[in-house]
Amino acid sequence: MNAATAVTLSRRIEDAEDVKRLIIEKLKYAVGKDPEHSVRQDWSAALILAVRDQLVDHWMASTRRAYEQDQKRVYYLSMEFLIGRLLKDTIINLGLEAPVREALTELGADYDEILRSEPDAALGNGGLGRLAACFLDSMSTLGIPAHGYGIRYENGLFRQSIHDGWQAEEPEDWLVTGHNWEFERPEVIYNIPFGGEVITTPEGKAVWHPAEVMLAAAYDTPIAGWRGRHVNTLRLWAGKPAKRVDLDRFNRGEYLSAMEAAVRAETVSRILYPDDTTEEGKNLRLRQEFFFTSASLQDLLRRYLSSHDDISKLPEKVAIQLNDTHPAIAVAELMRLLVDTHGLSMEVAFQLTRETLSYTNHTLMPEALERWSLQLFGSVLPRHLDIIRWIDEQHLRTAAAAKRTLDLERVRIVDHTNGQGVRMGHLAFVGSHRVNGVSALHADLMKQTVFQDLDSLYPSRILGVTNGVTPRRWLHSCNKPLSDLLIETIGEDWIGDLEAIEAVAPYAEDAAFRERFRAAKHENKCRLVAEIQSRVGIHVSPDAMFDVQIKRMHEYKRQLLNIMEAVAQYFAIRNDPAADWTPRVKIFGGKAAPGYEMAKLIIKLINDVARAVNSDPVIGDRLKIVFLPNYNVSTAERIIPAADLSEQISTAGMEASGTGNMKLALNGALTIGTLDGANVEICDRVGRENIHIFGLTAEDVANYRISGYDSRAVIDGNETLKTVLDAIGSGVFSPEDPNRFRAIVDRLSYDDYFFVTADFAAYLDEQRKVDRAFMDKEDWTRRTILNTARVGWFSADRAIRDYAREIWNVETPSAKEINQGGE
Ligand code: 26V
Repeated sequence: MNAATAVTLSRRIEDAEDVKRLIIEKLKYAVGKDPEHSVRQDWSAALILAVRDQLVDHWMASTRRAYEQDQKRVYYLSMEFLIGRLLKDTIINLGLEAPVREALTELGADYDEILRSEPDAALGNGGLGRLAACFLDSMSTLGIPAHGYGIRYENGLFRQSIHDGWQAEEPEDWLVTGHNWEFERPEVIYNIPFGGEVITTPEGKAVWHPAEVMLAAAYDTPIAGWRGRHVNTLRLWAGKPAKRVDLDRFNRGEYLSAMEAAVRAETVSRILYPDDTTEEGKNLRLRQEFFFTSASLQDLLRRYLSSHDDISKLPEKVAIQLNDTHPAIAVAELMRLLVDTHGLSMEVAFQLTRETLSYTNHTLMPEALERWSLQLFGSVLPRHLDIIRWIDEQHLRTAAAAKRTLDLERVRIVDHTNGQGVRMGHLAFVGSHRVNGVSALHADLMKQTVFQDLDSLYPSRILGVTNGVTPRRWLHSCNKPLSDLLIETIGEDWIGDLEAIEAVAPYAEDAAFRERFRAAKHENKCRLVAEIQSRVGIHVSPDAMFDVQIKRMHEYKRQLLNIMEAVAQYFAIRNDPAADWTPRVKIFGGKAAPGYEMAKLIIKLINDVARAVNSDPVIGDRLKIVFLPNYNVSTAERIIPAADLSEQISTAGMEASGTGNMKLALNGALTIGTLDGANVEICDRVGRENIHIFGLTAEDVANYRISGYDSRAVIDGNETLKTVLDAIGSGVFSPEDPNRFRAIVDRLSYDDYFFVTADFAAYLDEQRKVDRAFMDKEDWTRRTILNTARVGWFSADRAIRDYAREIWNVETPSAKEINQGGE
């Protein structure tokens, strides 16, 4: 062993020659291909393997440092990591873009084509999963020793295609072509028990006899931050059977049932849940959550105990962040491991658990706050149900002792009222020392709504940590024209310290700079024009305003409001084509959960309206509507740099934060939005005059929910709204099926839960202001520059510093230290 570690191995890249040599070596000896006969996929594999090698030394050094200095470690537990492609960002982080490009050109391969051939790892649904990926980048950048823990889904989020305007779903098997970034760790394997019963011994000790045990197997992906100095690990778990075949059954000739347990074990990491609405998947979902949480906790305890012998010091060396309620079972599982395996008392175990765990909430929507029926929970995790009941008892005692009058039923973790079930949000809250919302407004609303009682019992446990995005991916890598301009103008400190981007603000007053800022935007728009042409066959002009709404399809996000405005505008243009219209391209992208009929119908409506508008010769370039299929991280990277206008129009109080809003503003788009989520803070920072705010506030919405809201009266009082809804409802856009959109119009007329009709007039007014503002090119550019300059605070690095300081108690280097280098 020692002799082996003494051998010096170096694969470091200094120039293009090194890259060439390494790629050819990988092609031959790892991929097994002769360069002459290699196809794009082989080149891609060889390049990834060569780049991955560059990470390994830093990766090992990072691990060694954490051990030697006995640093506190952070574990980020998340059901979702929406990492997208890794190749380009890793190359850029390592500063290797120039030599790699040169080497590939000399080898006769196309660098950009190779980048595009990497599968987009969609191990997440949307904002929550992408946030986890941005946080991994930032934790590496800040040199925090951290692990991301999640599930290695064989099928990530479904692939969306559009047929005749309708969404169709196909499975996404991103692993089929091999995931060249990962290292399989066959030796890192844990038992995951399920079911069975708990028997109390005569000594009073509870012993769990599970009905079934499966295995969790580790796969590691190295994650480099800016400049690649520190490398962390994303460890994803795959389900494996404890034994491949049941030999007894096999020998009896029962071949299929001999494989049954194996299939069940592998199913646990087969597929990412695309929504929170399916009932039949509940059992599998609960198993997934326990599976990855248990494996992760066993793994981190093993790591801790490999260099510490006092388990009671765990919270000093370990911080575990629960990304939403999905890993909330960690509260009971950590207790179980501490008590059943490590022999601690319940009291001590609970204290350690609480000091170690913290919980981030990402939505106030009650349906997303998980709750398991007692029957299901008890049958899958009987020991955990006992532990949760014990925690609940302690917690109720605290509640009973509190001076306030509380409805005890409402604060219980185990709900005994008619619904009966385990409230996972409550469990996560009670078992954590800190609970955070993801924007200032969201944290306030948590205190006023779903967690009101718990907040009064445990005051100052709730805090807000406003989300952020990584400037590496979401500006430097995805928007080269703008990044180059910024570097030339203010240097490159902003890449590792986004708040330094503020230095570009004074240039908003410089006409020559504005010209160049516009030119960068124009270049990005031209690239998107070509993509739109080639993917959906629609020709759009790069001189039109690119108005972008990209996010999951959901009624609360109100894509419907946006398309209704398009209909109103369509009619207005038809009525007076000669007027001075501001040309616009409305671009939509987003997936609807397969079982979410209303969201799918809205996609169809967007496409039906697009068909009518885009083919109407009277309209021409004044209005075009584009729905880009299969929105994912990679398409976001191409759309965002090209956007002029960012649609952030959720019903106030419903979007916890939003992160697309930050990416778009950073790339020089102006926002049209409600005072919801992080829009509120974006408005504070860019200035009220540099954002287009409209509509009801969260308070207005809350008041309407109490007093009642009459959408019929609003519709009757607004001629434009009436015309739009009549047209949609009577089949103007669906002559082949005139009743197609009846359900949408009925919903708005009788039960407009998301206040689309209430905000319609204000939205149209604000859109017309946007039109006028866009016509004044110089002033528009000035405002977009101020957006880019003033949103530096929304960096994921800043968010991670907040977590490190307020929640994890972990030190981070100053921005200056990051930019000056050093370890
Ligand atoms: C819940 C469930 C329940 C079971 C099935 C799968 C599933 C998937 C997602 C969810 C809840 C997702 C909550 C979420 O994504 N929240 C978003 O988090 C972003 C990051 O904090 C934030 O910017 C968005 O505003 C918020 O909607």
